[in-house]
Amino acid sequence: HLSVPPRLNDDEFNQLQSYIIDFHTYHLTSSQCSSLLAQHIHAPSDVVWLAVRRSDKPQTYKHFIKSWTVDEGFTMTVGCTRDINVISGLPATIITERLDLLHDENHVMGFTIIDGEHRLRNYHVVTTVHEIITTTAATEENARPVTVVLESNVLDVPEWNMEDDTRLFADTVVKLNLQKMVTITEAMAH
Ligand code: A9S
Repeated sequence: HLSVPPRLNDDEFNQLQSYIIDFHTYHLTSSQCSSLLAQHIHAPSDVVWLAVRRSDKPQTYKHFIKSWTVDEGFTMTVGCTRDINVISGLPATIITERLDLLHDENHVMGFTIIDGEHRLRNYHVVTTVHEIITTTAATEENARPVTVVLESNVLDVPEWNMEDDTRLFADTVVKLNLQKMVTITEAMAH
């Protein structure tokens, strides 16, 4: 029941399918929802990966963050946590995130929001970075490498809310963050 995420064509989907099965497929309970978003970036995948894993400076790559703190002697290893203060105007004040997954060779990272004052209960996200060959024009000569970031998440649907509202809110934040990632990494690459 895999469906092609928005913005990927069939050829790109075929190149990425095994990663989608391995890292972005969830078995949902009736009180959870999930989504998968894809973002093209015209920068080398190594540059994009370094930006994705820069957990020490999340406000550089993400919107809505006022400040953040990590424990003394912080190292980016599975199980580490960071606290993030959210800018005002959002239905959240502080969140605590825990790193769940980090594979530097495969460009896979995942974290879960484990605590805080916010509405995205049990938000779990996996981000993977891939270099693929894309054929934007009809001819093979136009085939060129492009980086694709896949970001999937799963979270609880609150009883007082609608699944669509929860999804729309989370997807909007993720899309804005992915666009910021494009701006920053494409500037770094040129
Ligand atoms: O940080 C991410 O990668 C993605 C999301 C959807 C984060 C959402 C958020 O951190 C805010 C941006 C603060 C919005 C949470 C958990 C709740 C919000 O209200």
